Amino acid sequence: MFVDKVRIYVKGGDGGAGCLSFRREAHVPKGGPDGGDGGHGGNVVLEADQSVSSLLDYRFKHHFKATRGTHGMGKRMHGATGDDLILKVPVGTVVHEYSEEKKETGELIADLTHDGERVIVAEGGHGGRGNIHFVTSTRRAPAFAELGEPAQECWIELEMKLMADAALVGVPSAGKSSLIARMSAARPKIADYPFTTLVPNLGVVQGDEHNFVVADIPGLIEGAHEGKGLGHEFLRHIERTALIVHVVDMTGGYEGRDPVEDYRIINNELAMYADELAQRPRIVVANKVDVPGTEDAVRRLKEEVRKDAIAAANGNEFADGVDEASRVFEISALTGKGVDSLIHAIADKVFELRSAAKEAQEGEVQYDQVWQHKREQRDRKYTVRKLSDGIFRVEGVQIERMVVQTDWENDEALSFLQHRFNRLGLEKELLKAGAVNGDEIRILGRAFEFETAESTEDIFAELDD
Ligand SMILES: Nc1nc2c(ncn2[C@@H]2O[C@H](COP(=O)(O)OP(=O)(O)OP(=O)(O)O)[C@@H](O)[C@H]2O)c(=O)[nH]1
Ligand SMILES: [Mg+2]
Repeated sequence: MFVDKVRIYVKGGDGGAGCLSFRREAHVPKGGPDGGDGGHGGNVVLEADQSVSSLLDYRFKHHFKATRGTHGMGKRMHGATGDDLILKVPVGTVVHEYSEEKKETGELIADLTHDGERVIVAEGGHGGRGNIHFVTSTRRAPAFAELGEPAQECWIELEMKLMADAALVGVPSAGKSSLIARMSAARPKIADYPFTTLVPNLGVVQGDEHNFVVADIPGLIEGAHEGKGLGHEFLRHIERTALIVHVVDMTGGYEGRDPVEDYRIINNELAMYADELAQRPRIVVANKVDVPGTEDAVRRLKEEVRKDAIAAANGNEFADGVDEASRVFEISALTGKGVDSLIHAIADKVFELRSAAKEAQEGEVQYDQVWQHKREQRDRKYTVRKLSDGIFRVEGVQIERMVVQTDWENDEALSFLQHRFNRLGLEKELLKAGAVNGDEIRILGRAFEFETAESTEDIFAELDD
């Protein structure tokens, strides 16, 4: 299948800083704090869009940033929120984390399979809180505010797996490539030896009302589900297509085989590869009926297909859908006979399946929430590492963000930071790692001295009363 891959760097907008300000009024010499919050930064969002057909936009431009939030101001005025940056990608884009350093693909972020589906790939930073938030009974005039939170930033890998609506499946030389060439503008290689096609070809077919995409899959042989004849590679492509068009060679093909036996083999390979493939909607095509002497084979194939349809309806031959499922399209990819009515049938079925998929979409995974949650859980973790005697390094996404968000010139801001550390249980972790009074603790480019519980308890007391 047509696969396109790009790696891009995304960064949300940083949060604006909270404001440090006090009220000034004519009759009040020193008013209370009135510093407003900084605005949140914008997010970088990926959105699947049907009108986008490739990842070409990301081939040459690799860096994408959302706008930052502006700073808070006096009189409790909030900063403005940064705009989200929406990056449109084709439907069928799979998004992974990517490590630029290790050149490694990481965890799956999302598989955007529906038009309009979205995922936030880099969240904007929260705005810093203004000093009005830090008033306590003992601290009436907080002389600090938070800086804005830095935004998330990361490299991601976008991979487009063009999703065909229907896949042409069958034994080698059944005429799959001939058929796609008949139905669309695709011009694949056609020849009378097996395995002419080695990578799938895609073609856009014009139906009466809707267009649809067909994939011509390389031929499958017995044992394909075990990897025979590159079977795994080929079967993998079918996983993402909603409809299987099974092409059967009525002449018995290159080895004078029995067409009904071929039909059985392919069905079996699909079922052995994955249960769901056995259940997948399917249209059966009897190809090469222009060749004299194929009538008997067509009759036997029809019987076989009808038997399958009845079995699928639990033996009830009058059940709804049995007649439809028993239908075999007699065509000649060579002369074009029967191809029009086959196109009609595929178009109808594809449209029906698309509508059903849209309805089912409601209850589907919201990648957005799943990914956000997963990342938050991970960001919260941190590690304490002893670098040498008396020196420890603390590493973790969230804890490092707290450090960046703090104004280190301001003592009150520092003791507030210490309070936040304690809520994460940092002191305990440091003690566990063997830290003692006076040791140096490093986080990012900052260093501070480890102090015993006494002083931190003081801070707790002050903040909690
Ligand atoms: N008489 C006749 N010959 C056909 C028809 N369709 C295909 N052929 C011939 O069958 C041979 C194989 O056709 P392809 O379209 O390459 O078959 P394929 O299924 O794509 O084969 P692989 O790519 O090897 O899996 C070619 O020689 C075609 O000309 C048909 O309807 N009638
Ligand atoms: Mg072919």
